[in-house]
Amino acid sequence: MEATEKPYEKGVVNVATVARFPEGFLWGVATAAYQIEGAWNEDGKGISIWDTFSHTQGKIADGSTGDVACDHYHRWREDIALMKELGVKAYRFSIAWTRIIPQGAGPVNPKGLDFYDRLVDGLLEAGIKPFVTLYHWDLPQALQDIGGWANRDVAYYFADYAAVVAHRLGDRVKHWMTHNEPWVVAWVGYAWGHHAPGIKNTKVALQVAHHLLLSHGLAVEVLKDLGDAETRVGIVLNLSPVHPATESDEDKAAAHRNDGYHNRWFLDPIFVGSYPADMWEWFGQLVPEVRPGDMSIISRRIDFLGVNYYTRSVVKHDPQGGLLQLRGVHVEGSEYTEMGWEVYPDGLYELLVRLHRDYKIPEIYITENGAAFKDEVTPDGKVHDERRLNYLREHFLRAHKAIQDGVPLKGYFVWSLMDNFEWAHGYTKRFGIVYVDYETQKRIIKDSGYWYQKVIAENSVPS
Ligand code: JSK
Repeated sequence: MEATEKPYEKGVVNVATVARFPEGFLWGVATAAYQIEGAWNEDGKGISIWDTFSHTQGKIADGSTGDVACDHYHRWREDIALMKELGVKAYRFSIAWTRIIPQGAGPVNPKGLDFYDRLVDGLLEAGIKPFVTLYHWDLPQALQDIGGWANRDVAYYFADYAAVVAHRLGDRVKHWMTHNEPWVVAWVGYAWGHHAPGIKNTKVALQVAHHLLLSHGLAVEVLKDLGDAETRVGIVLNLSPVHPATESDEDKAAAHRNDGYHNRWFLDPIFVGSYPADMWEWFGQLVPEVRPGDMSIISRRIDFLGVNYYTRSVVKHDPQGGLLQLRGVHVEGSEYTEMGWEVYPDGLYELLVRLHRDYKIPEIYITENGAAFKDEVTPDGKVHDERRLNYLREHFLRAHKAIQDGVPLKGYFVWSLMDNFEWAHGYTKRFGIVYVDYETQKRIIKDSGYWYQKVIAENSVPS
């Protein structure tokens, strides 16, 4: 076409540009077992650390538990139908270790395997690809009783559990994620104690992070060995670009430290085979015990990285700011979600391009992205969640831009399919594109859900 021809001026094409995604781009939704399933003590399930934690007075903001949650354990057929209506191509969910091996190690519970077997068959029947996370924070309590992830043996028990699941589902499940957000498990669970198991010990947290990484590597071996040519194995990290509050050298160094303990502490071992030297030095006596051979297990080649992106961090040097000597700052004029997280779509583009540039990552999926806002059902029976819709659109557009710039992004899972138990916040934060009335367990597709349905059907985002 000649440069002078402007077909849009003749009404030949729409003036509005449309971000079209590659053929076969995998649009999906994500959940996790403890956040939706309920049925906490049914069909032989063992007790997990989140059962214990949520049953402990004062740990969860609204005093709630995951005992019932979205009752997905009984309503999974309805939830698959919901996903089919939305038109999603893939569903990321997690398996509760305690349903499969109630005591963490030892006897297998056949009813637990049966549940996920039926779920997987139901998904495939609906034309939805299952993406399975093996560990989404619900460690068997019996393993916590021997120290939890602070105990190196637990890494080996995790690999055994992975083998049991892969043996039963591996003929139909081709996409596996070992861990979800090991940074949150280690720091929020073992250093700050806001999450289960509620431990506050930084040295233990760093040893936990190492054992999580080790268990990842061990499970990768198991999953690849038991898999076939189609089997793809990865891990999910929560990553955030970190920006200095000012251009001062001190703030820039603080930003680099935050990036070091949050992003590089996990990316480098997995993709480079070593911990970042600057952070190793910074942590001093707190560094974990690493045995010979560990780093090559951890850095065994994986097929994809799952990226959970919600926000960026903006930080300032602060001598009173604990171990890392920094603190986060509020950005004047920015929009914040109900989680107190800044809405910053450009960070997704920045992150994806950086991952592609700095690490040799064959394929990337956004395994979580979404936002908590105050939702209400209006008298028309609908949920007009315009802010969530805008949040998703802006982030989809940055993902599209990253693809155009060569990032091998293969799919995008919205967090979450439906409102659910948001950990220490209980049911007070709603992330769903489907509203859940917890009194009646009625599901209502929000405006953002109907909009996503259209995006998926057209494989493009109207800008
Ligand atoms: C959302 C991050 C997995 C899926 C979603 C939680 C998270 C978090 C939650 C940090 C955090 C707590 C709290 C303590 C105190 C500050 C889930 N992703 N999600 N992603 N990340 N203390 N400072 N020193 O529900 O299950 O920390 O912060």
